[in-house]
Amino acid sequence: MVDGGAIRQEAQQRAGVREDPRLDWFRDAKFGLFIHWGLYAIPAGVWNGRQIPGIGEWIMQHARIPVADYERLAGQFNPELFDAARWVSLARDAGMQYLVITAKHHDGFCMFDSALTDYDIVGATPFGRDPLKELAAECERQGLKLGFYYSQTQDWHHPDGDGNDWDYDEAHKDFAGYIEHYVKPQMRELLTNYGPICLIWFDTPRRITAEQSRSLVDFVHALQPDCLVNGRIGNMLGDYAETRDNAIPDAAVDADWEVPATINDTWGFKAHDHNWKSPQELIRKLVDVTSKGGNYLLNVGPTAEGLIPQPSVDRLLAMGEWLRRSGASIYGTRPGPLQEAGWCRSTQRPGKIYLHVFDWPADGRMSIPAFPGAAADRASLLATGEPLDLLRSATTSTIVGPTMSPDAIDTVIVLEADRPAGMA
Ligand code: FHN
Repeated sequence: MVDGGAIRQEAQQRAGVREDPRLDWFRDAKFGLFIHWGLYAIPAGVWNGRQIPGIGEWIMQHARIPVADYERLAGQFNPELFDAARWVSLARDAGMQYLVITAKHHDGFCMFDSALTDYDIVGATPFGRDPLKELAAECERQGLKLGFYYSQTQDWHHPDGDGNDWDYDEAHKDFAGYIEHYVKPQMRELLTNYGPICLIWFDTPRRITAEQSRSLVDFVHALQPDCLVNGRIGNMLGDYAETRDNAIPDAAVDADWEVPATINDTWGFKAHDHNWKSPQELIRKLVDVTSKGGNYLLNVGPTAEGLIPQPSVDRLLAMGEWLRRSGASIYGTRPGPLQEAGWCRSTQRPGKIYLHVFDWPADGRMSIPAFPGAAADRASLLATGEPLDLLRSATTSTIVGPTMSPDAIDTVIVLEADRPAGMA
């Protein structure tokens, strides 16, 4: 789970960027929806009757499916149950602040209308609609920020993209030409035809040179100056750092960063993956990430019919329910002063410290040290406002709460000072 070293190294590389106001919304957002959706949702992990191990969206590579065979999936792709309004309102009900969807994943199939290829959802499928257009309109209507995932290096369909060595000869690929004449023009489409895009989520930066990474960052910023670029553009570039998949650093990191995470074990839909994390686990991960200064980008993999699997829906709604009572301790907060205490996580905003208690003590008593530069004169439960006793000495304070856990997932205690200026 630990990824602190790599993230810290990236943070140093980005020294000075920390003040960039273009990231203000990102620093406050904390929680986003990742959507991996593409042709791989049709086989859903099964090829020629055989379950293919590994993550669902990698089926083409894991089963070494020839381009000519995989391409035929496009002719079957008709997700008539896709409803942009439902997806966006689910994200909002879950308390998410931004949505990032796969415009093009490693399989090379474009989930948007592209003039650069016929291998796209509008031109090559019976569906014939552009879901990214519909999502852009809905995000605008419902006030959610929209970002695009784009696989800039691996493209198993394009003869010059990285990664497909079963159809193409890796040694003779014109990767530079692919970046200049395919990736960049598609980037122009994505950043011209869909309104304001909050971020481009690049991935697997193999093969890409520092010069190519830099020129892609510049290209994005020239088209939409406020559009962020994630760290997987490669070569330590981009506007913020990405941890490894599902990897939460072991301590707070003073950088702008995000954890991409799965609800089960796959990104793209896999019919046989039922290893769902519980709502409690997911909420605690969101809290853990927030308490360390990052964002949690939680994934769903819709089906080929266009539905977000019900177990994902249930979990997202449970997260939203918890956030409705405790979101003040998440959104817009920064890592709190109690980073080392094993028994709680902490977040803060000016005038308030939030203690997140996962495992409520049987006697309801919790001791906290006197924080340097911070005073705690009052304690209460965030969800109900119920005041708690606070017994103070020179070095510690003891919070006395009920003996029954008020919230089995995470009880949030608010600490406030009578002299608010004294707080962080
Ligand atoms: O190879 C991809 C994978 O399919 C998925 O998109 C994840 C999401 O973070 N990124 C890569 C692996 O890290």
